[in-house]
Amino acid sequence: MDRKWWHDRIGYQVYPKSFLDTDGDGIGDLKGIIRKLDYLQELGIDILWISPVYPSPMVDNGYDIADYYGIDSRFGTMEDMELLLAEAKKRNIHVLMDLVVNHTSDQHEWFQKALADPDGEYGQYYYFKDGIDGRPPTNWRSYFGGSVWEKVPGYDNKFYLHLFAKEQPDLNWENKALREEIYRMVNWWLDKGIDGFRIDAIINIKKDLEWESYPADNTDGLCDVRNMLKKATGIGKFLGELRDRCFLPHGAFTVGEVFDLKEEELADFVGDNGYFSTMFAFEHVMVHYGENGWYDNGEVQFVKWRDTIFKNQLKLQEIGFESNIIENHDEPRGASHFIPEKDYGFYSVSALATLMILLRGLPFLYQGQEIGMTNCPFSSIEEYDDIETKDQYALAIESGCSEKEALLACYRQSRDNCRTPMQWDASANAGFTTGTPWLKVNPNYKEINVLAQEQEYGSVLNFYRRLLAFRKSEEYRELFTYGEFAPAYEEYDTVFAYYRTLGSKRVLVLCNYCAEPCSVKLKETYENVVFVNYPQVTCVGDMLTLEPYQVVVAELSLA
Ligand code: ISL
Repeated sequence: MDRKWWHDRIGYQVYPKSFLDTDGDGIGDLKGIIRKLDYLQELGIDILWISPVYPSPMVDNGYDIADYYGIDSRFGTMEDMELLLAEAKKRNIHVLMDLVVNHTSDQHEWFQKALADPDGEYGQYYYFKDGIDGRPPTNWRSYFGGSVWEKVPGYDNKFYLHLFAKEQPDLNWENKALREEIYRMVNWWLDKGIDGFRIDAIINIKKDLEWESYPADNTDGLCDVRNMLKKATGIGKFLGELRDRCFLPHGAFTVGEVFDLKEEELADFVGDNGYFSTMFAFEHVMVHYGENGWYDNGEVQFVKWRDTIFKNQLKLQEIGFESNIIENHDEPRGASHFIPEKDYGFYSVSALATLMILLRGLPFLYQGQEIGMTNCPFSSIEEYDDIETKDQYALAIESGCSEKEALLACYRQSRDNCRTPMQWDASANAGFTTGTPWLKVNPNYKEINVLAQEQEYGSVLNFYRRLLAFRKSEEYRELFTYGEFAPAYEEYDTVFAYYRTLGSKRVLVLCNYCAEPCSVKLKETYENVVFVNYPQVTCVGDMLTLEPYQVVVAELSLA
């Protein structure tokens, strides 16, 4: 496997709207990110992914882009962006923009021109199709609920395609002219000095052009749009072009948001000459999914979760580098999702962090994860902002859930859990804004905030700083980057353990991931305990006694 500069780096995602507001309008901004670059550097961050800051009507919080070449005035100006790039460079932080090219906003100039003349040049930038006697061409359900087809205003039997919200029409990648526009834009940003992209919802760009309906899978008469995506072949032509025309010539770093990839395609995506540098591992955030949406999701089962991570690690290590997350802007908070509420605290949060950060692949943190931010209680559906949450709430109610049950599903699963403002200190609005925050601040900000944790040696924040420094230390950097991954102690059903081995160096990462103590009979002798979350490790002979959520990283003797 070729060595690349980014293999041993650590990423961090900023959701700008909720990070830091410097002008009092209740919305975070680019100046806020600039102000916190030192904080990120001190934390140990090398790569900064910024969720979309382009002009947008914000139907989907910026994932509906109206102009690829601008900065939304809510976030600042292009000069702010240039300053951010320069300041990040000074601190050796590489900046990634979000590349959202499956769809645009319906307010994008291309779509406005397309609506005015669906049969003209810009109509070919999107998918316009005739319906069947006024009904949509197929029965596919969009990710945010309802049909993927929206009637074109002024026509009786013409529709346009949107896999997400109706305000997010899908771009037609089959059209060479559209692809050229995209490559021009991507190169424009790379020429400006960004280091690469996080690539949004990319698997959706290739459609099956048979336009077939499938058996309905719910009472709405619709079927999951993934039925169609599964049948689509040939995405490699588009992604190979994007790589060769844009990413390779610039030496760009790219991380794909890729769902539902066929196993045999992994190497094409993230192998040595893959379309992307890396992609996110998502399998473990979905282990509790039910058939019918959030109300139907179960609890995360520890063994299933652990084994899913193991399986993925083993699958990838011969091929490339995945990027590992605990949470992102589309997920609930990891500290609430992967830890039972009654067990939340320093030990459980630090254990989860250690297990995920020392895996093979690039760790990507999400803002607030480093202080153990949690899911946020919202008292009514009106308090939520997220489009998907509103859809899932309605679905729960339609399916017979009470209001309380539907809200509970949102509390567990809503994307707004991760989008509440970053908790900087204990002052009003958690120090996020002097104005009115665009989304509720989590009421626990007085206990959970950056300032308080900076002042306390034993805080989650200081633990994260030590953990990232440990991963990047001269002694262990190579091992945690290139070391082989192997599961360990799988026969214990509360233990999460694995080996990382490079040449003659091996460490064991071992954690008792539950609220009861547990004893583990060690199978090997260790030389040194090199990283811990408890002050003391109790080992008598070969019996290691672990406290609740105790994690031990030990260097082993390889005789
Ligand atoms: O494809 C999926 C599941 O198989 C979806 O989860 C989808 O890929 C995912 O929701 C895409 O998310 C991204 O694009 C959305 C946006 O709302 C999210 O915030 C973004 O991360 C539309 O742009």
